[in-house]
Amino acid sequence: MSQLERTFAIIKPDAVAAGNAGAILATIEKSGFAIRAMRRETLSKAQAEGFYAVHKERSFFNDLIRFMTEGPVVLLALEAQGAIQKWRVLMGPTDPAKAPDGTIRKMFGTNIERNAVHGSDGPDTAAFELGYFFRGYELR
Ligand code: FUP
Repeated sequence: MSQLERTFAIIKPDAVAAGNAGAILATIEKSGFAIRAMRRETLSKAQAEGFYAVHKERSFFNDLIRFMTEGPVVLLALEAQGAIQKWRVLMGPTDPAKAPDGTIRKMFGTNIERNAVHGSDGPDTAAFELGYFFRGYELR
């Protein structure tokens, strides 16, 4: 039996700009997640660089930062039994072209960079990412 846990998600600038934030939020709730915290904002370069610091040596880093700061995102704390893995499955793989039907990246992603949503990939990452964008009192 998996534990009640929290994960961190982002509705990325491509999906917000396309007007898909509402449909993605509806999919999240229909899939059994509770939205425990939510905020819309446009990330600064420094915020995005700190968030993606693990990728800073990768060839796609500068493009990724430019994309993630091009417009508003929706930051989310999601709660469910086994939320971390459950959200990874609902998102689908990084490349929307490889994503199964019914996944958010299949429905709303464009390519490996403009892939609509982010999700923490494990418990340590979830703890770091939730704490990076939300204050303790917002997660009570
Ligand atoms: P994911 O956990 O599925 O979001 O994927 P990664 O952590 O591997 O990558 C983080 C983000 O970097 C992706 F969401 C999009 C971007 N990326 C690229 O732009 N090009 C790549 O080849 C790989 C990742």
